[in-house]
Amino acid sequence: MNVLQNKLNRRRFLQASGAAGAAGVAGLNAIPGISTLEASPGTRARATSDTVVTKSVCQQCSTRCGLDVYTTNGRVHAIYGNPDAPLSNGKLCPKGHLGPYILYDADRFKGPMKRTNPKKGRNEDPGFVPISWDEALDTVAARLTALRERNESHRFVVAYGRGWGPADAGLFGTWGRLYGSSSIGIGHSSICADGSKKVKRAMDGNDSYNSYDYENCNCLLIFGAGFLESFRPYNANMQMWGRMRSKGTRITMVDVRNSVTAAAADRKLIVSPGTDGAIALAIAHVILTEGLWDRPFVGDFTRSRLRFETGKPIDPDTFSENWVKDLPAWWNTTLKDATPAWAEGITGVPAEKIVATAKEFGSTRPAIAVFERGPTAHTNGAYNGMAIHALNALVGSMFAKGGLSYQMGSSAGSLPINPDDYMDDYAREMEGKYPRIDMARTDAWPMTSNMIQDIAKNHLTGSPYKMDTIMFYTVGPIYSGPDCTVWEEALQDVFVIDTSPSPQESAQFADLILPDHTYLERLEVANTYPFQGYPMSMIREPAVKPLYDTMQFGNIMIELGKRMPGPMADYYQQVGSVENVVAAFAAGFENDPGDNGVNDLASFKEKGVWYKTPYLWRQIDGEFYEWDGHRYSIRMSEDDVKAKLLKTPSGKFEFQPAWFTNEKHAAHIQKHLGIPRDMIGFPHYVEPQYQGGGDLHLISPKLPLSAEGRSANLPHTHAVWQPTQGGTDTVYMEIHPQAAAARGIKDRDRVRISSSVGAIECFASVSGGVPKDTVVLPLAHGHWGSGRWAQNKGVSGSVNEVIPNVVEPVSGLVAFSAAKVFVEKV
Ligand SMILES: Nc1nc2c(c(=O)[nH]1)N[C@H]1C(S)=C(S)[C@@H](COP(=O)(O)OP(=O)(O)OC[C@H]3O[C@@H](n4cnc5c(=O)[nH]c(N)nc54)[C@H](O)[C@@H]3O)O[C@H]1N2
Ligand SMILES: Nc1nc2c(c(=O)[nH]1)N[C@H]1C(S)=C(S)[C@@H](COP(=O)(O)OP(=O)(O)OC[C@H]3O[C@@H](n4cnc5c(=O)[nH]c(N)nc54)[C@H](O)[C@@H]3O)O[C@H]1N2
Ligand code: SF4
Ligand SMILES: [Mo]
Repeated sequence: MNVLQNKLNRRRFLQASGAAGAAGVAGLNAIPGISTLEASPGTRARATSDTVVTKSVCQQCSTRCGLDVYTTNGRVHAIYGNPDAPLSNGKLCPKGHLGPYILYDADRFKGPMKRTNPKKGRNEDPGFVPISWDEALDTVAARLTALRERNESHRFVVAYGRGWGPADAGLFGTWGRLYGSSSIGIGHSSICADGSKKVKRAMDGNDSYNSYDYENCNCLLIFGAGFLESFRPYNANMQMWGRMRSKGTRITMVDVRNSVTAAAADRKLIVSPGTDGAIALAIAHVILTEGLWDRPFVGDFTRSRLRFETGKPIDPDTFSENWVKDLPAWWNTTLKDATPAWAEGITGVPAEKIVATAKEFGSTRPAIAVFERGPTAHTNGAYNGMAIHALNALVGSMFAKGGLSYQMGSSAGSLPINPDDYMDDYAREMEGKYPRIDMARTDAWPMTSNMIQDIAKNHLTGSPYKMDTIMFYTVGPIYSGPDCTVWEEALQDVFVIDTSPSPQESAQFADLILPDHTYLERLEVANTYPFQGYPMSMIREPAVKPLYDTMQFGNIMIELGKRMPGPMADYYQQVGSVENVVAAFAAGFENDPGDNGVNDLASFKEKGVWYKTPYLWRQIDGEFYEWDGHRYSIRMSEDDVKAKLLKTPSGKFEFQPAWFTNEKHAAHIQKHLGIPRDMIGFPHYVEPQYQGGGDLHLISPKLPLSAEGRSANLPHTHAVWQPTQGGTDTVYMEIHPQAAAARGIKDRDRVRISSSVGAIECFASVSGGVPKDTVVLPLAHGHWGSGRWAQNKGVSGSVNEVIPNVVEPVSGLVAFSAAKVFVEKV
């Protein structure tokens, strides 16, 4: 679409046409070392009558904001939020605008390459030489075919992180089945945020993140989610924060440091790392003893004079439950003694503050308790999470207005090709024959989805087997996974294929580089990250032709499929290319047009997004209703609620989840956490097990400007890196003045952080923002294999070099925040 035909307001035209752009460039020139950007043609183009606006989706976090990408004479020069996309709502977070730096990154790989230096190491030059795509794909296909001929196809592994949908990560399942490997598509969710999902899987039957109705919420209790720094959907969170502040929503932040969110909240509770469960249990105790629970959702005593009294069990027969299960047993085994004074002893938070928080949370409706990696990235993370999520049931917020729901699926379509018709005998024989290399979903880790952090370790021990070949797609566990140097050892004798568009640590160990397009060059589709629950899908259209000889990852998988033997090749001939996958996706909208009129591929590309409001179900005063086209009026049966909303075996919110108490899972939990059998299901306080042997807790959160491990080579992020850390161009390890003095450390000193698994160096910032027993070094910098801007930023290695590989055993989530380290002046 031509920019001048597009409804373009004057302010935005001025911004895009350079009035603001010129100021931006001048600003950058003022920062030493960044002036070379001015020479980047991408940042200098001006909007003219030739400017084209393309709809796309941001890639710098998982939020999936809709983008308007401005391209003039073939150059992208500006990115804004797509005003038609409800999630971005025309706005972006500070990272969203930085796409041109990724597209025009001078360090990008220019085409496929092969390694010529057989030695692998941080300081080994891989000796990459360019090859053609045919040679690259034929090399991989020959290798994989040979593996298959040796009955060893299970030794081909694909690990991935940020996937989008059917045109990329969605291809893995079928690819693995047809080829004969259960390890194609091992996701990064166990280093990401599986903790919260598994808690929800257990208690309400949805293995998913929530959608939250912040706009209508009057009380928000956040446990260790970086609402204003990272928690998804970040851009929408910031917009919702503004609305919540304007209308007076009460906000409490539970954190282990004075984070940006804690500083901006009405109340902050600073807890000892991993002890959140005790706070949540005490809040539940107060809600029950004060009689503040939501009777329509939860139920009530059968006789009016009965009540919950501290220390006293109740007779289960005297309490009639509505949409919850096992509240009396939970009270009797746990909650009756979980007083605020007890929680103070564990968490360090004064009992009065816990009581005030509980009374506010219990008496202000609607209220939401949010939690993410803070409380869950600990050995006891599932139990912390269960105690927190239970609060949402106690105050009746499940599926209520101003409460929380789950994301609905979209009407997008798929290609009408059945992979079952293309399985050869070999593929059938291999199905289920070998466990995945990471052992997720096996008896070793029966409740997990992924265990990506164990791939390297398992390869080194040869158990369950050794890898032959690994391919990385948008994941870099050599930087982002725990005890990450193990990967450097493991990848020595593995054939490594890296698909990153630009240098990264795993590429340093690669035998082949098959560079992907950057996201601004790709055609891709995705469904929304949980937002407000109603279905939504988006499209990423190329804003420019590929700058270099790269290939979109989805097409790499499809082209490799075509080169495989037997019916597998026929299947991928049928699939053809990502264009077909995208067309089939959009065809699903023909019978179900979106609210914005999108009903085919052309209108999808024009608007960038398909969505349909409203969310179809709602709980009102303990009854569930379905939308009739005008209002929530169709009463839902218990079976309907169980099928669509509360998907547990009981169809209720389970305080003693059956998913925990079944024989296999109970034995697993008992083995790893030492919990007595009769307590396994109940949310109760389980002590965190700290790791690494040091005397200071190490917390490594994500910052607003850091896009996981992907933002290191964007110079602009270094200029505005982290105001609370007080610096540009590096991040600092925050340490309390007393802890610093005890170690002879002064502000800006060089320090060494060490644990049982490694050591790194960085600079210290002496700050009262952290407790005496805790240091904070964000996940940022310390890259040794990325581009020129990422090098030498003051941190000598990834913070994950000192974080041991220990997990929360239910979800398999790495207990990143359980690390304890030593800190000394260098
Ligand atoms: N800017 C930015 N945003 C992102 C991303 C990004 O890379 N950059 N990544 C996205 C992804 S993939 C994810 S999974 C989400 C993650 O979203 P979050 O889980 O919100 O992200 P983290 O940065 O891990 O934040 C963890 C918070 O928990 C706190 N914390 C640590 N230990 C404890 C504890 O024991 N108790 C409590 N109460 N708090 C604790 C930390 O101080 C920090 O404030 O963010 C997404 N959004
Ligand atoms: N200590 C600590 N560790 C953490 C976290 C933390 O808060 N603290 N956060 C954790 C979380 S929540 C997550 S989600 C993980 C994230 O960790 P990962 O899933 O490993 O993601 P990234 O670090 O962003 O690495 C992605 C890699 O993909 C490559 N890449 C970038 N763009 C593209 C592309 O367009 N195509 C292809 N093919 N490749 C691309 C880049 O080279 C990059 O190295 O880290 C986890 N690790
Ligand atoms: S919130 Fe995430 S997806 Fe949205 S603009 Fe920021 S980085 Fe991009
Ligand atoms: Mo994540």
